[in-house]
Amino acid sequence: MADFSHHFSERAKQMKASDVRELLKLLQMPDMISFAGGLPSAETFPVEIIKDIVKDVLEMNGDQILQYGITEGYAPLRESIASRMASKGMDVTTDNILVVSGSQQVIDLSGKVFVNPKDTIVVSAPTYLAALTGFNTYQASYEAIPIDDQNMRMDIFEERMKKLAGEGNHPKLVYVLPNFQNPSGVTMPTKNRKRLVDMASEYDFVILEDDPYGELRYVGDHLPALKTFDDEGRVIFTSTFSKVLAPGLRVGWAVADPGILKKMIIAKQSTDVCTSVLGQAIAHEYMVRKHMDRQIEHIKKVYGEKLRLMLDAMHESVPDSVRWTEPEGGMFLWATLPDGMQSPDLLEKALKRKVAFVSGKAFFPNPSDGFSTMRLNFTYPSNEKITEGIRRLGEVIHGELGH
Ligand code: PMP
Ligand code: G9A
Repeated sequence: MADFSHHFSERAKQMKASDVRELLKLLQMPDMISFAGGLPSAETFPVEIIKDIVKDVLEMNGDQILQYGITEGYAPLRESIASRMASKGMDVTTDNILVVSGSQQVIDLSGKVFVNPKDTIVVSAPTYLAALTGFNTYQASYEAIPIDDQNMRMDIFEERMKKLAGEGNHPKLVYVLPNFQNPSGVTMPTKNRKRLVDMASEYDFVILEDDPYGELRYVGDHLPALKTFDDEGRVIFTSTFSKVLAPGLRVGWAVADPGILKKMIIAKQSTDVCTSVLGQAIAHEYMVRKHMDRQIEHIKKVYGEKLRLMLDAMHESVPDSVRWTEPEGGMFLWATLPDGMQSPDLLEKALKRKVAFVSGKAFFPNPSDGFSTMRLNFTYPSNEKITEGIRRLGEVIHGELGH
């Protein structure tokens, strides 16, 4: 086989496969218990309802739905998203909405539209792995701000922004996940959200607010999106139907200033022309038929139970020297191992016991960070597998500690 690697672009040379996507291959193994991928539970997919909707939308409107759509998105869906976002306190019209092929695309379009090679993007450390792989494509460099149980450390953020400004470096993009962050599960308090939006104005940057999990709150009250504090159009908010309906639809959206969206729309034209109109029509009809809020309530029950089960199993089976977050929502728990224990080694041993997780190192922009951390997804495995998988993981950790 010929080797074409010398032909690859500098951009392609920087690309690295996502650890999560690689681990997904393990799901093919029938006896594997996977806490790895951020997958919804397939039991929650409303298959019968979607079957009816597909039949109905094709009968009502097949000519339009099987045709190319406009890049901005299927007009009725943009309207239903705009009114849903307005109900969450955002000041929006349909002109602020771009429908995308999953919110991952908003990350990519933001990179395409804002990032020149070597531009600094501010991210929390850890942060969403596929945002790093996405921004790497645009040859970004990173300013990594540590997190605590209140998400990104605002004191360190402010310090670093001052320092960077002093060095003549003015980052234009700050990427945050305020609700139940992937990977750690931690949430940013309201006062930090307001402060971040104020700072965007002071320092002239744009915020990419990635919120796939905001609706999945199992404990406590919803907090306002950064976008609701945004008077200057500096926040690009993105969310998705992937976690509340079905990721196979590949439909998400951005809420942003029309000037920013205009560039993103042009960028999207060369990416995929438009998002699947069939997928958009399904999502729209699902909302019109008022299934969405019921489905969210249902999912919250199922996942809230899974989270409690995982936390109980952790308390029961995992040694006290391991620490972990207790998220109020989302899909992930984040654990920190005792001194000297490395999650890539632990993963190797856990896989032999047929348990998978993601080593935390995948979520840090600096490749030498995160070795003592791990991410555990609690939404995909069945309740029985959660308890059994954590029991096995506990045994592996006890074994490492020589217990
Ligand atoms: N952002 C975050 C934080 C995610 O966890 C995910 C999915 N795991 C996405 C974006 C992408 O989701 P989708 O493209 O399916 O909307
Ligand atoms: O399967 C994917 O790529 C989506 C899940 C992301 C994650 O595990 O963080």
